[in-house]
Amino acid sequence: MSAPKPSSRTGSRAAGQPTGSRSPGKSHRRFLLPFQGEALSPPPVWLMRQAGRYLPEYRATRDEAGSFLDLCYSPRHATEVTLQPIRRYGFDAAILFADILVVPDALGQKVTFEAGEGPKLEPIRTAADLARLDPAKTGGKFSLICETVERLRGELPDETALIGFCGAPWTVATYMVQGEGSSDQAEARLWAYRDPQGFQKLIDTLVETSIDYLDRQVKAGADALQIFDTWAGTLPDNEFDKWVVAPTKAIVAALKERHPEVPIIGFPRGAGGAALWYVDETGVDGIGCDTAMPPYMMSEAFEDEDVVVQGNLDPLLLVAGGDALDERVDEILELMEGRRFIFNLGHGIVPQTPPENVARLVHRVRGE
Ligand code: 1CP
Repeated sequence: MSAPKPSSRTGSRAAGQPTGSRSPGKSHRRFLLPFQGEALSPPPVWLMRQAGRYLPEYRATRDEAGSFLDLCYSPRHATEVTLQPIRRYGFDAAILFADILVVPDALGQKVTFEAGEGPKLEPIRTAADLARLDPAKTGGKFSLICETVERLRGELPDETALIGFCGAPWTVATYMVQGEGSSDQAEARLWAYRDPQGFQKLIDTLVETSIDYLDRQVKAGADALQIFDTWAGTLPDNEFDKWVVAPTKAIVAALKERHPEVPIIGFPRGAGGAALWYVDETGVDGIGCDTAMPPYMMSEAFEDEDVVVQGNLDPLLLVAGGDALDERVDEILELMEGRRFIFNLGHGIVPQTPPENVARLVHRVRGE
């Protein structure tokens, strides 16, 4: 058994070699500089789910587009909602507006988003269900998403970086197998225990499809990529190795071969100490830290791993606002001073967030 070694510092990349050292010149996009070895003060800032229901203009565009998936597949509307938070707050990076569940939808699984209920999928539980997924079918839907990326690169301010993304195979599989969001991801975990070879086929399909999807996003103009592994934290160590680390490593390796200059951020939410192992093994250039990540890991342990750290304000502080928000922002900035750091939340913005608190956060981070 290859158990995670949280204290391991002997990964494939030696500490002290900035991941961006092979880049020819310094980027004019601040967001990219930490990946080129620079510790910026103030750090670049963007927020997960910065486009979303907390913004009235998002709700208006979403109503106009029709269903949530119609919004994702409409280049005009998806470009508009991606730009909305950039216009309001001038974040250092925009994130392509789409969803991690676009991948199962493009593979031919039935996916719907019921208002106020979250996603529903026709669950995949058997080899026959698996056989119906068709990677050859994804081209049309991925083209629509990539048209959004192209439009964005044309419309974003030149100094704003554009982040492309996908869900990590494990997290996407949990939705595909469960048929909806769940707190314990039981159906996927049980399938993986009872029939590891069968489950591996699903993961392999997702690895190959995600490589193709991310490759296409980079060719369309994405400057950086993030891999969202929201449910990485529910797996015991050996399962974490098989279903989180190995698939992510395969995706990173394939993208690095094609686009060595494009930084990749991993977000293994809930991984705790195993995030060190994840960084070591997968070769990601950046690590997204969730709200519960211990401060010493953010400020010290990851420095030895030579990785850019991103995170980790509690999204509920953006709801609370006031002194509590200011104090925690200051604490994080102080902790990460002198480090290659990108300010973000520990998870996505929640719908009840007052937009003015987001402005307050950005000003506070920038010392304005
Ligand atoms: O308008 C609405 O009602 C839809 C709400 C919404 C939004 C704004 C969903 C449904 N997805 C999104 C956009 C989205 N999702 C982005 C766009 C870019 C941005 O950050 O601004 C991204 C990157 C995602 C990624 C995503 N989708 C994740 C990973 C990150 C995370 O939040 O943990 C996950 C798990 C999803 C699935 C999903 N999509 C939507 C919902 C409500 C959920 C969660 C379902 C659940 O498990 O309860």
